[in-house]
Amino acid sequence: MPVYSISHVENVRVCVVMVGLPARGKSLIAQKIVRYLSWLSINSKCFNVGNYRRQLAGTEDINAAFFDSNNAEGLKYRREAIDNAVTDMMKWFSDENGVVGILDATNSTRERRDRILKLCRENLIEPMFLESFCDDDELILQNILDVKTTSPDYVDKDNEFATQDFLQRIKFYEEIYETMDQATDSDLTFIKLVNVNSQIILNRIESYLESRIVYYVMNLHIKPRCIWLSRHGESEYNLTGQIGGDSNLSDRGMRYAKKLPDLVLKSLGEENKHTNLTVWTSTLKRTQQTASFLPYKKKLQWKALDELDAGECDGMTYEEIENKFPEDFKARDDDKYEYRYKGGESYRDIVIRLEPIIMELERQENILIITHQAVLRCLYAYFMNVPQEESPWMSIPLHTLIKLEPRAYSTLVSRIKADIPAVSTYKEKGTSQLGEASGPNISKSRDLIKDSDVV
Ligand SMILES: *[C@@H]1O[C@H](CO)[C@@H](O)[C@H](O)[C@H]1NC(C)=O
Ligand SMILES: *[C@@H]1O[C@H](CO)[C@@H](O)[C@H](O)[C@H]1NC(C)=O
Ligand SMILES: *[C@@H]1O[C@H](CO)[C@@H](O)[C@H](O)[C@H]1NC(C)=O
Ligand SMILES: *[C@H]1O[C@H](CO)[C@@H](O)[C@H](O)[C@H]1NC(C)=O
Repeated sequence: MPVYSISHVENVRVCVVMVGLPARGKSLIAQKIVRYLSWLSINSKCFNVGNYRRQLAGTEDINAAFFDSNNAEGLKYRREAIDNAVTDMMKWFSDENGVVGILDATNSTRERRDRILKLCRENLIEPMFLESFCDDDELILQNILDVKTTSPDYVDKDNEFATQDFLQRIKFYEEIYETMDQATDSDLTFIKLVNVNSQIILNRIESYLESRIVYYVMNLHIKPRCIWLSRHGESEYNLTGQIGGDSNLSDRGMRYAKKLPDLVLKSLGEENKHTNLTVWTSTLKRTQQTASFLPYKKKLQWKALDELDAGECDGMTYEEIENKFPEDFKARDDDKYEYRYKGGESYRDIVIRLEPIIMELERQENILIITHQAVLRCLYAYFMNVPQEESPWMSIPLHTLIKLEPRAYSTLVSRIKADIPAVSTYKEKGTSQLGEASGPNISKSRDLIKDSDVV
């Protein structure tokens, strides 16, 4: 099986050690890094010390006093939690070929950081500290609101209690907290984010893998925003079952294009109806025609959003492919993610060319992307953390607007269907016929998705 991974080029393993007080967005950053690297097929995993602590000590009697550095009982549990997390991480590096492990803990004192440093060096793993430093009260408060409403520690607890308790917990950490600084920590590899990314301090970033993580983190922002995704309207090729090409929209596809502005308004809701979106399309006619009735001024074409290149099969129907290249047809069904059309592309190739798009998407605010089935599957897989074996088989129907709302610990999805019929372009495994079987296994795509009303 072909393997692409920058870690194989370098043979480097990295342990990212999160540093920072509670409510500084550490877990969020840690999870995003794991999602991004996994999407690029780099084996990565987050070890959250809070979860280990909850396993040991439960959540019943957890309140701020537990985090007082004079509380011997609390200290014992917290030490044990860290030890378990670190042990599991080291085991994962060696037994499961881990490449980037993230230790999501507070790591507030230098002495504690030294221990992990030593352990990493003994195991030939590069330690990289990632500190989220924040002294902007408004940002912290926003984060506390997020944490409090999502943290397992405060399930079933009163809101006011949770806020006060959490503030007290932060105080206990503040008493012992030592920030990373360029003088004392000059020989360590670290990134220090000050107030999200109003200032970023980098020290001794050495490997390519580390610099990739740095570049990604530098592009993150936390302003609320949404991303809308749509396939192009039904095309003339879809009517004939041909793949690829650069055909016009069909009549029904045109109807979808005309209805799209209304769908977007409905999705924005009354209070946001004046929001201006930026529209991204591919360079192919069918996506541009689909975008042509949208009232927004900013429209951008990306070659990277073009449909998967079917190479020699471009312009053929699945049936023709099955007859002409039966072995290829089967090989693609067996491993759709890796299969590369003769003279064309695989899903993995698309992910690689989409990387700059993901980076730019992280930087941007409200965006509407009109693109193609395979490309949409890959973008969707990034936001929803869909594994590679599943993503090429996800059903993303025509004439449907998808809205993604990234939140602290998950992404909310809603779909709005335009009530305009279209041929199904979904091909199940092992057949050249198009269309989704009805029945229990209708699609393997995880239905985190709530269909909203048909407009
Ligand atoms: C729909 O048609 C376009 C060409 O207009 C093609 O690229 C795309 O693959 C078609 N969808 C499917 C899966 O048949
Ligand atoms: C697509 O539409 C354009 C403009 O309506 C027309 O000039 C062109 O011939 C059409 N192309 C095909 C392949 O039908
Ligand atoms: C959106 O763009 C239009 C036209 O450029 C402008 O008049 C309007 O004020 C913008 N809306 C917002 C909310 O910025
Ligand atoms: C940070 O990680 C090290 C790993 O050895 C651990 O000893 C330390 O206690 C951690 N800090 C906290 C407070 O979680």
